[in-house]
Amino acid sequence: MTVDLKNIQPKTVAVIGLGVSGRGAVRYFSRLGSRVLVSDSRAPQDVAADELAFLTEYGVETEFAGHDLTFLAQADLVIVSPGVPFHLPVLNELRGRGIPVLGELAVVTPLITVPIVAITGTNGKTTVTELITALLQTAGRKVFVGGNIGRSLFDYLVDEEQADCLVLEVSSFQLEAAGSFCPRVALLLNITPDHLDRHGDMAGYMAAKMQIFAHQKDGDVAIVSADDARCRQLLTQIQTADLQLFGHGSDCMAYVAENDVVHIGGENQEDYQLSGTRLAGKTGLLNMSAAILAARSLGCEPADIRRGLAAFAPGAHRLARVAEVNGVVYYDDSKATNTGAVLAALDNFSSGVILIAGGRDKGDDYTLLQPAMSGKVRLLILIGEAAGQIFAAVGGQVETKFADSMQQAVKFAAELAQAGDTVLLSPACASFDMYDSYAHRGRAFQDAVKEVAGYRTESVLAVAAGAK
Ligand code: UMA
Repeated sequence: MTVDLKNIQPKTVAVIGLGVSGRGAVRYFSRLGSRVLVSDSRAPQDVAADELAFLTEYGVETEFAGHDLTFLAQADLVIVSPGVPFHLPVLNELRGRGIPVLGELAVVTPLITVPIVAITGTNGKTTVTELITALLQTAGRKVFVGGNIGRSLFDYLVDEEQADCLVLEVSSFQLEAAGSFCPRVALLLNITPDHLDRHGDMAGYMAAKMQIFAHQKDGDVAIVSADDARCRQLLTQIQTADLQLFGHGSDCMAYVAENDVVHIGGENQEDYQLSGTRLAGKTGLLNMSAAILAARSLGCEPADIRRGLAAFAPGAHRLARVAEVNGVVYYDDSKATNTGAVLAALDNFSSGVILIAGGRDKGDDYTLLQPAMSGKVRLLILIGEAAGQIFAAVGGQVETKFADSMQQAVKFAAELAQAGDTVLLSPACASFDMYDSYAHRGRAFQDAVKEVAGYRTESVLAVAAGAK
């Protein structure tokens, strides 16, 4: 059974997973007049009252505590949420019966007529998504921002928003289920190990990421990091789109030159300066380079881009400077949930780092941290479920302490830090063993820092901008 995605009108649709994406799908297909089934692995008692009210409002038929083949096989289309493994045996059974199993990118994007910019990569996706959005808005464009960043794409259709452009952060989970998704501008920022528990190995993870380019056509643009070895290795797979590289190197269309980014794609060479922006160091320059290429390929003028860069404030918990206490600077990088993100954070410091890491393991290889820690990290403080694994991988290399809580970790750091040191929360792990989210973990860190500062406002120079 195939679906005409331009004229999609399933009689019965099954939505697997009642989260942000699933609720968007329920709203969309209910409006189309489809019969909607929802299947969620949670036990009925774990479904909140407002979710039950939502299901009643839309007249949805439900099953909880698992995904039953007979229930799902009533559908002529199955919509799968990003967090649901794409190759669950029941989904393979449904495919075997000819029932299409698709994610929201596959279903919604064929109906979109305005340009789509899609951003993927292991780290920096959210910042670059927000940065591109800011640049386009400064140039007067009306932008819908969605995807992995928190809004379902179905919302765009249901709420009848009329944007000039869609800017979508897309995860490997979403790309796996993206069908013939074809963004006008696609960005791949970097690839380091992440989500290996879901994709099995690096080859599986990289294959999912490359789906962002798989259906691009002549005239579409592929923006890729020239600095990242894995991205470079994949360049030959980009066949049709106009390939534009960013980073350090003579083959880059946007290249980093000390504290500037130089764009050589237009009629004249254009310079964009890091100073005067709130983007930090090497990471900021690379994010700027990628975003400038995207904005220029959508026709934004250099003057608008400069204004957009100057006004941009990066989100909370991404290498956010929290405070300086007795000459020690504290950074909240709670968003760093894999080793690649920690490596990028460490790249901004030369020595005297006290690193707080740990949390829930996602199958990462922590030995990758060793070279970057050497000579730079003088104390490692480990928290959470993965503390033992991280210690086994890198503990022998550096003095290590174990802490039972964030409060204790920050207290150890404050006791052992010397003026000039940096205390960096950059966990390399998910937060869910101790917190609801990385933001919750970041707030716990910030609270603990305020506590060690004794609430002496004169010693707290700057609380992270935008931190909630
Ligand atoms: N569920 C099942 N069966 C399963 C697994 C989960 O029924 O086998 C159910 C859960 O019980 C829950 C629902 O599915 O009720 C949750 O679905 P979901 O995990 O897909 O969550 P959503 O709320 O729909 O959010 C998803 C993305 N989540 C994931 O990729 C895990 C959100 O990205 C995204 O913002 C949202 O769609 C809108 O597009 C979050 C994320 O953590 C931020 N992404 C990962 C990351 O950034 O590392 C990829």
